[in-house]
Amino acid sequence: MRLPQNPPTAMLPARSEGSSSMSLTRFSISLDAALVRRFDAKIRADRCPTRSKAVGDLIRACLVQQEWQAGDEVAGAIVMVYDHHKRDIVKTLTEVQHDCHKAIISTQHIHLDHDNCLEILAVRGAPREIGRMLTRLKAVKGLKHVSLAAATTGERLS
Ligand code: NI
Repeated sequence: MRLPQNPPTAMLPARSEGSSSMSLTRFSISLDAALVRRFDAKIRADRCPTRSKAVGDLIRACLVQQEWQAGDEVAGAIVMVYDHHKRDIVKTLTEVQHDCHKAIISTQHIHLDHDNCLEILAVRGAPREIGRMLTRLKAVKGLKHVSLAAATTGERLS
């Protein structure tokens, strides 16, 4: 009796998933067993439904990082916290934002309490332009916090 042949391990035929046009490729990788055990434990702790999703998330994070390094158009958010009573801080922050208005697509200002403001700048553009704005904002005296969520336009990711 002839046994059925194994399917090729490198790649299975592409197939459609629901209404999405995404095609799937299956591949196998060899890793250190202890490394995989730790990774699986992390996946469980994060309540990630499958190892495939966890690996896909890692690959996308790596590709987003590459978009920033390569100078592609990117998107993200700059988050700031400051005391609006501090001398000239509102004026200075406004000046920087006007200078960089092309990279800012939206702003949100939340009065956290009597003194503190949370400001979120949604940004989109060249990484270098966004980086320059971040450098200028970080240099503003009196800011309690500045951070960048370096995200993506999503156009080159699936
Ligand atoms: Ni405020």
